[in-house]
Amino acid sequence: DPYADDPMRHPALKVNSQCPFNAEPPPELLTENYITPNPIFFTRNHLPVPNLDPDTYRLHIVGPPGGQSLSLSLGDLYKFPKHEVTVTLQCAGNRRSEMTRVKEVKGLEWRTGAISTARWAGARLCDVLAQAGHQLSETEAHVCFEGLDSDPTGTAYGASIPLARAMDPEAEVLLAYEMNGQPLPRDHGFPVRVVVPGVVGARHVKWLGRVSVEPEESCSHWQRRDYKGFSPSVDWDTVDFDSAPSIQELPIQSAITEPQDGETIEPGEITVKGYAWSGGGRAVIRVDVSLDGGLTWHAADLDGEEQPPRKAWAWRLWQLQTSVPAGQKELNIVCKAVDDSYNVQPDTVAPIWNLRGVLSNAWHRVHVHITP
Ligand code: MTE
Ligand code: MO
Repeated sequence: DPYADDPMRHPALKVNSQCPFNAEPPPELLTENYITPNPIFFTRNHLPVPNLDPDTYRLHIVGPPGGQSLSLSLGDLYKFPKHEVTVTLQCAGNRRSEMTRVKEVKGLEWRTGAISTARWAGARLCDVLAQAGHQLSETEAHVCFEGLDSDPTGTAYGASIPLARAMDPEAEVLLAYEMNGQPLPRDHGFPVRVVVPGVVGARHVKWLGRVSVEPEESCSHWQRRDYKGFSPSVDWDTVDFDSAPSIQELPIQSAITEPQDGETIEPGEITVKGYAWSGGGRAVIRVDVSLDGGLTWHAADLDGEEQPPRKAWAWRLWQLQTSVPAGQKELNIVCKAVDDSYNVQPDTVAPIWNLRGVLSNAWHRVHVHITP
């Protein structure tokens, strides 16, 4: 059993698949803290978790022609300036279960919890690439990452990002060795993973083994044949993965974590809580909440840190305290967020349905009953 050596996990996690391990924190725990505690940070593994020895671990950085390839130990990586950044990581499949309700899709049934936030620390990728002699000369180039996890045929997890993002110090792409002040937990990439602020989780390659600069995107299945969006009319007979760009930055997203769908609540005061986040460093500027299915709206209070313009890498938690109109038997609670480019979420799921169930960011809806 290749999964026999997987690490222990926190019992509060809601497991979507045991082997490989995929799990999300329950909504009420997810927004209890701005920084998600490591043990309940959502986990998305495609393969068994490798058990890597930090003493013999080496990160291979392929140099440019005429440059120098590097084989970095953890100690070598610690010698680069240590950079810290708070980043929200979201899987492209977050909220997929809502797409499944429209029509069947292929993928794990994530609810609203395939998203979490941590304070990451490590070396900046741009510093390491520069040491190997890489420059931002080729504009069409890509930085390819390979994990040390692999399937029975020996194929490793892989992904890539554009070289321009990798080389931009302001993009703060990290080769992270710390998560919330601790060494990375095994499930989250021990000893080193990539963190790409503002970009879909799939590019944050864990258990990083190899970095290279290539004229094309990573040839990995997960770069070329997955994590792409399509029209609702495209099915598995007609899909042409080469016709769509790989997902990098994610669209504006928000969800309600309290109360939960189907709950029965007391009349009187109600507190609605949730999260909101947008890709590409775009800041959340507003979250609108409705108790009547979208007829009337309240502006929620945004908690969490204000972030620099164009570098809003982390989510905002939000809440709305209001009173339930007297005589109500039920509420249709809805939330929708707006980012600083005034991007908004679509109101329903059907028009954004796609066969892989990615990019599910319609208004989040929760139906609750009120005790008479
Ligand atoms: N890296 C490797 N090596 N193997 C993987 O399976 N999964 C990716 C990414 N990096 C993956 C990986 C996906 S799809 C996501 S959403 C994130 O890791 C999840 O990171 P987490 O498990 O730390 O939350
Ligand atoms: Mo993912």
